[in-house]
Amino acid sequence: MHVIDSHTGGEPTRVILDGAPDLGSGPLSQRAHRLATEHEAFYRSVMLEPRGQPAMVGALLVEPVDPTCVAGVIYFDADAVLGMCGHGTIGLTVTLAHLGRIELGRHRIETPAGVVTVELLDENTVTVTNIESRRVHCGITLDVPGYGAVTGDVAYGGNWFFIVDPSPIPIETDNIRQLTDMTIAIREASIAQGIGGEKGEPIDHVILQGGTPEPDVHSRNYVLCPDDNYDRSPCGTGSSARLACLAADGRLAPGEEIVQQSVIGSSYRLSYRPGPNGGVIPSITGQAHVIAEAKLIFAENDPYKAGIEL
Ligand code: PYC
Repeated sequence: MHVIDSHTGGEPTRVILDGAPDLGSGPLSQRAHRLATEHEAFYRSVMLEPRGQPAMVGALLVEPVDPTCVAGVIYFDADAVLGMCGHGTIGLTVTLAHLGRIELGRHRIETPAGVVTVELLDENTVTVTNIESRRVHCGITLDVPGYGAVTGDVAYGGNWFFIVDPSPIPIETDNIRQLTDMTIAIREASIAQGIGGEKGEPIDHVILQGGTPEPDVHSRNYVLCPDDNYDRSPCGTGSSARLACLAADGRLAPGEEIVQQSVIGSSYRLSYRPGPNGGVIPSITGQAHVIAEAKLIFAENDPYKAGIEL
């Protein structure tokens, strides 16, 4: 299996070029469902240590259904198949350029959540125009064991987010363990208390949103992913969900650009335009760097062929 690894603001993406199971030629949402339900061992073995690393997101390249798209992609981490992934799309775009498959300029990429547009601005810099994102619940209060009442919004940006703004814990690297514990408790409380998307879709990511003393930076976030790791980047789908909340609250005008930092200090430039269905069409600009080209080996006599499962 040939892979190319990159990172987007510190968050790793592994693009899988070959050697993956055949998922058929149906709609990408159907192929993503097959990956999730029939090939869990495959995607976990690629993401888990010792082959993978914490926080890594896989990007399985597939044939797009829409012929105007340069690629189809299904994203996943060690614990879930994702609808969309913003940092992964920036990493994938830079990887496609590294492979000589695309040039500078605009391209369309098909994901299970819909078609997104990318603009490769230079070797490392990409603007992703995401699918329409929206807030579906405002000011929901959860009873979070160990933390009490926690109020936040539920929003969609290609994945489902519970967003707490402002965070009760400062968004600092020294607090990563506390931030992780609290966001896991929030996600578990949201599931236990039946809080999710419009059709009951479970919350898969939690965001704690905080301030920053840096004058040019709008805010800083901590984002919990399904594998209980935190996003080293500011999270593209999370930033999209956040833009939907800012727009719904009248806190950010269409076209106005803000800088969003991750907990480690990497940043995206964000803006939006109004979407056709009452949400927002987010625009996310960030940078990715290719860091490895590798052939993964799955030897039958390797005791950790399936990855380290604890
Ligand atoms: O950037 O959308 C994102 C993302 C999702 C999970 C990790 N990163």
